[in-house]
Amino acid sequence: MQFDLVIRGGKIATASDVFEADVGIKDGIITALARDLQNAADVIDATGKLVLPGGIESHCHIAQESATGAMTSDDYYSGSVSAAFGGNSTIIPFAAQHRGQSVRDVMRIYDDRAAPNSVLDYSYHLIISDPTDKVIKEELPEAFAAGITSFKVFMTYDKLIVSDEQMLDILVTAREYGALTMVHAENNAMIKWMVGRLVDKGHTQARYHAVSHPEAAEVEAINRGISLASFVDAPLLIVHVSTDAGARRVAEARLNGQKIFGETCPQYLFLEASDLDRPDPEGTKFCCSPPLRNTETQKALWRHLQAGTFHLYSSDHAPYRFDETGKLSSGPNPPFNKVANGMPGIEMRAPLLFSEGVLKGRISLSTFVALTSTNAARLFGIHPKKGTIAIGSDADIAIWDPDETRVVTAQGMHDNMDYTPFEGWQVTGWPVTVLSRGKYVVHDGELKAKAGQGQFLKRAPFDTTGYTTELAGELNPASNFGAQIL
Ligand code: DUC
Ligand code: ZN
Ligand code: ZN
Repeated sequence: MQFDLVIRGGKIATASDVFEADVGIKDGIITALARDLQNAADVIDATGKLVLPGGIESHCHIAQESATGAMTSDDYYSGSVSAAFGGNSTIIPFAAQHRGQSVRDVMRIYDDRAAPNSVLDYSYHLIISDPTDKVIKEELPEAFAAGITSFKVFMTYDKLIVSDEQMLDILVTAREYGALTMVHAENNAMIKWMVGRLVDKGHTQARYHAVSHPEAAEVEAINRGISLASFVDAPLLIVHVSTDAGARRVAEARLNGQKIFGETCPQYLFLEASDLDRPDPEGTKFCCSPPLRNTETQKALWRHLQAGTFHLYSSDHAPYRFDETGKLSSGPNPPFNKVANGMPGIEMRAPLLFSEGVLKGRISLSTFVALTSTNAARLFGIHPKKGTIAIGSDADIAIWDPDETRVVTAQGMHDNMDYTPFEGWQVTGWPVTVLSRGKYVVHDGELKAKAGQGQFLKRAPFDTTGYTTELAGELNPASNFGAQIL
């Protein structure tokens, strides 16, 4: 067979296996995995390198207005380029509906933002903040038919929050069509009550951001989210879990047969609340929600990664610059409650986990692949086209040099940011080549792709195989005097 490209001599890792073989690529597809493949128009020598499925960054905010109107600094070009330099070949950011907006308009707006700009294949999760009858009955089914098979809701933020009743409507619709609901789980009232007390007493420095978002607020909302989802037997993904107690609820729910999944992020493994102590306004760089926690929590979250509590490890890249367009938009020394929540990290997500996780023996290489790629492909309906190295899959591949050591600097990142929270970190292991459908996106430290090269991914429904189905008894017509509720 004649190949367009052969990757020769590398060590391949998937979510289940590590083996030595060449990869033969034809028309953007992996067509051979064997030793000593010949007849290639182009060859990459991967001797001494790791050949991994390209990362799938499934939680990032790109070209997205926050509820307060601030725009992220990355558009689909800089965001996807930065993702590619960090070893990713697919991104799934959010398309956010703000109150009063139709979902049709939101999808059109984000198509216009993404299609001409993304260098990587992409999809969106739809954020729903205004679930009117029309949204529930017409627009979500339409979005679903267009291949957007995940919806996100917020249990906090006055401009985004949905009530429990609204969340039930969304969960039931998602269940009916086979979509996965994602949730930002924090108790809005507890946070507002804490913010009010702190600000009243003049405690406005960045460090109080962490105090104002108590662990109990996350745990309460995770409990409630799980209860609502399980009541209507819908799958639910709790994003950016930052507490041990919250993660334990996720693990316990799955043990009970519920379709509950969890995600954590680099900032909760590698940074901590004391980072907010830097003299103001420097501390604002570390304001994100949920907030950074403490060393004990970091250790617990690592144990959850090892024990399989979390299916996903995502950057939650939410880039707001350290200037008047971002973190300092309400003044040069803003109170913590007026600071845009989020930090950049799309490029550092996988290298940090490789360096601190794989090379330090905390997780295996296959677990690394699962957490950075395969599990996202499965949960979000793009497996096995994406997320693995197998015959017939897209040739979306990241070739890593496991020995390359770098010191992280903001200048070294390819996003449109003016800081990185990981400045000065030393990491070993770096993605040196990234292919998307067999085409070079990054090679020899250079960008090879053009804006708009990425394609929209029409995603499949959430796969419920392997999970029990159990509606709450009252919803079952056989046990509720025949009432048809769903
Ligand atoms: N939630 C996110 O998922 N990202 C940024 C800020 C937030 O509250
Ligand atoms: Zn969130
Ligand atoms: Zn986020």
